[in-house]
Amino acid sequence: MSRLVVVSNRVALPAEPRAGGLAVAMRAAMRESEGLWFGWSGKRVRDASGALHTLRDGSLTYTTMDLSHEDFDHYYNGFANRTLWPLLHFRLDLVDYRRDTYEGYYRVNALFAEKLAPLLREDDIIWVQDYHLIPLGQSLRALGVGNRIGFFLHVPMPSSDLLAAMPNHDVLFGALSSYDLVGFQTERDLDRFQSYTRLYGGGRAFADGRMRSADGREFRAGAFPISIDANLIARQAEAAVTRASVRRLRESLGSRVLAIGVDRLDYSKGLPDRFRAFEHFLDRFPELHGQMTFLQLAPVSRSEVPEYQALRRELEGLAGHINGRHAAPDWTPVRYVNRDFSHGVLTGFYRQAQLGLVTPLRDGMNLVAKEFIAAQDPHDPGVLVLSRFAGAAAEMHEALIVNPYDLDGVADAIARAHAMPLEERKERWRTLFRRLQRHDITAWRRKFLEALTA
Ligand code: ADQ
Repeated sequence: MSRLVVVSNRVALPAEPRAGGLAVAMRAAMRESEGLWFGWSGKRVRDASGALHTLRDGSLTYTTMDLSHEDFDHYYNGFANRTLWPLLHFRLDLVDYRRDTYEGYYRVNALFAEKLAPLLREDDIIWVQDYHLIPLGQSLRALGVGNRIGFFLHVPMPSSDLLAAMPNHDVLFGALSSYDLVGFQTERDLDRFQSYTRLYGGGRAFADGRMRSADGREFRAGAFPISIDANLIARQAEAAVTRASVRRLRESLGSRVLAIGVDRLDYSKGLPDRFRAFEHFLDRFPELHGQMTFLQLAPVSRSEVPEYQALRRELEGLAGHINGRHAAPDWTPVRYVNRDFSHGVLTGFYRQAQLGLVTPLRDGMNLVAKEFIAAQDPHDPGVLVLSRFAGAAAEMHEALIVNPYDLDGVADAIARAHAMPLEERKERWRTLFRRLQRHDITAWRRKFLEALTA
């Protein structure tokens, strides 16, 4: 059996305490035969980029690479997170395009290729992850790598006219044709990529998933919605009820209903709009005051990027404003927490909640929506309020689907979820959970790798 080589910006080393579902899935895939996981070491060094570190764990090898401060700033803080991230989340207003960070991004991708190529064996299958590494396939091909290479985009693919606003968009997105298979989260993302290729890339898309680039390279593209280990999360959540932090949360609520939001502190997640929608809910349903607590967990992310610092200030202001207007001596409507929790504890928090608020303005998939469902108590499940702009909405019709820009609509959904009879909650939850069991993270990676090796 061929070895699987996974390449991603960050590598979850075996001892990492907070390795998420994706890390677990990747490890399982690499263990099925033999595996190599290659990526940035997490270290920024004063001297030149490129020093490698290797760690072995059974049949799995982890090789990571240091980056210089300048390379990291250009590639990660710069082009990946200030140009591509907003662009791919439909936020042209936040796109900051600079030639030096664009060049730094290419330089680091070329370095990834240069360091990875000598480690490759002839029959390795290579799987590149996400928007940090779009041109990596092309850089590997330039070094003569003829292996099967797949690429998966975890974030959305926006409409062609948005993509076309970025200088050099044709160079960057045209580079996707160097892969044998390009995977997207949903059919809509795939569709938008196909129309981009037709309208701006000079290429063609055929009905069977085959595509042809302007220079005649044949490749394939498909939709592979990512998922979670639904059964594992269900077990974790059930076991978590006895954990001290979960018990303390339950006791602190008294008889109140809990609404929960869990997101990286990121403008794509629509947190200010969610806070405002919750305020609309409080304004419009005064009879429910004191009956619901909204807990938002939002660990700080990308704190070196100015847009993220501004968002943090905005949310602190909003939480203070809502609580100032509505709190009572014995009730704080919004609890806003910037901390990370272990996954086990998090699943226990989900299970305590009668409402899950997942209202991103754009999201490739959104695994929190899926985790919330998997963590529910089958005898008394909570209700998911889900943005139609999360990739997950394409598979989760039984959630209460909302438009996150429509604050009154979200407020209505919160009230509806609060009042939903047990039978209806159970019915919706059962269908959602069964679907998650069928389309879990193992099914996701198998489907992608089968398509790549077919
Ligand atoms: P993210 O934007 O990070 O992922 P998401 O899919 O919701 O978004 O995954 C977040 C993960 O972090 C979840 O597993 C969640 O449990 C965890 N998490 C969040 N807050 C936490 C906290 N306070 N403590 C501990 N864990 C926390 C990107 C894309 C998504 C896509 C995924 C996977 O932006 O659209 O779904 O990749 O492809």
